[in-house]
Amino acid sequence: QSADIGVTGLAVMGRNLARNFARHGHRVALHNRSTARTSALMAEFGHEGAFVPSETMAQFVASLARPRRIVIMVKAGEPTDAVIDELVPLLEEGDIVVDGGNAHFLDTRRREAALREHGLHFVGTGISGGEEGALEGPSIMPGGTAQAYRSLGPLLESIAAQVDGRPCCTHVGPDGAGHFVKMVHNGIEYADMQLIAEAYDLLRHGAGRQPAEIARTFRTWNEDRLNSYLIEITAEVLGHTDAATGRPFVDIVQDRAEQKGTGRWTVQTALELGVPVSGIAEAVFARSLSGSVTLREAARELPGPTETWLDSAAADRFAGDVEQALYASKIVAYAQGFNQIQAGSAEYGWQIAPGAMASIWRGGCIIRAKFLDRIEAAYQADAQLPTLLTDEYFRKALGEAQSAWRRVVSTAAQLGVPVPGFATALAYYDSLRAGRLPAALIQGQRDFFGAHTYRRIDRDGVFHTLWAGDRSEQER
Ligand code: NBP
Repeated sequence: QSADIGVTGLAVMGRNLARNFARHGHRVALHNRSTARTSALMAEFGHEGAFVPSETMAQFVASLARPRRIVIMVKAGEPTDAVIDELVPLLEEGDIVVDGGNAHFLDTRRREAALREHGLHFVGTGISGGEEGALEGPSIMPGGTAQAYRSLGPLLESIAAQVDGRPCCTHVGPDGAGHFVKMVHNGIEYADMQLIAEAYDLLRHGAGRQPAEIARTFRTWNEDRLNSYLIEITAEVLGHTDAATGRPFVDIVQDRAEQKGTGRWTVQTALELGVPVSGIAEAVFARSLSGSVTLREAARELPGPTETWLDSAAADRFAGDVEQALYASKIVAYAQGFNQIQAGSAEYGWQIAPGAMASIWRGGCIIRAKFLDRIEAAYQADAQLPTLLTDEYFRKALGEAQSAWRRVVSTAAQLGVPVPGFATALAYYDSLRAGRLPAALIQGQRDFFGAHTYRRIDRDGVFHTLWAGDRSEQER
């Protein structure tokens, strides 16, 4: 009997996805470059469902029902191209090749175009949720053609996380759309983590609370509108004690955040598209700064404020303010990420439905959160919403939070606690609100030194002032 779906690349992610397919009643063909991984999977988990292991790629391809549906789950980059090159000569028109790795969306566009030439479907698919998600139900973001999705979608939807009876998987859009959305998802994840880390830092070094106490605060927050996987695990990490030293775990970990590069891709792409994702950018830079050991070492003795703690009554009020500031900043970070999705969609003609993205992030993935329901509702009410900030619910939430948000950012500045995420979110909010921005002055400066011209508020046309001459104005 032929297999319904095949998985090649059986490291942690591929193995767990294969098991997830099998647990949902699908017959799963298995392949890995080195056969040891395939045998290990069969030995350990072969009893979990119907698996068809193969040693060679040719046997693997032959074991699949047509049109073949093959998920590649290998290391992103060259290994993915190597596997595609090996697969393509063995496939037939209409077969579907899925790349579930963390590919750059431009690589996905290139691969999709190349496979289309062979009459094959290439489905670049974002998969979030890590190892556990792959097994228990990830959030799945597939790109590619609608035709490919008709064949593949039901299989993917069956293994995805389910929230309120709906799968966290939908057809995102053509070619690289799925990997693009996964990239922005990861960028938002960076921003969200940075904001939570700043909230912790303020409670620790502003309000003077201990990690175990802050863990309790986060647990309380997790019961309300901030309810999310990231807040939940933050409470766990903060509540954890290092067995070796008896100290809070967070105090024995080196304070240098690492990164694999998807946050950087998000910011690079946003720069190309001209979308201000300042929250994500600050989060990526904050990680880089934390790892700049020599720089930090050299600057350690720079003078700071004399006032460094709040008194206890002020500290209690402050904790409430931090919750508001965190919620408001988080809304801004997500609003920026969704604007990037809309900009990418417009640039590449993908027609991505932003509300549907919020819906498939409600379960399975790292940024799963209660408030994604609100984002979905906002785009359902108005698919063309220019920014989430102006949606009725979010506008009200920001209005209620803004005083506290301003107090938190100014208190942080007074106490010398760095809050790049909170501060940039507030600056973004105020910039969007502003009737006039100092960009007018920048246009003047540009015209002064480079004759770059400017537009007037009262007349159409492009103008230049003769700054070095009699300062008369010319129309260009
Ligand atoms: P790895 O990223 O560690 O890749 C290991 C797999 O790639 C093995 O099956 C290995 O085969 C295969 N491989 C390599 Br390396 N070079 C190859 C080549 N030239 N030809 C054929 N196969 C090759 O595995 P992973 O952590 O399971 O991740 C798989 C993909 O999923 C990656 O793109 C990753 O970015 C993505 N992803 C990971 C997570 C996560 O939480 N880990 C989450 C979401 C997405 P071998 O056994 O023969 O060496």
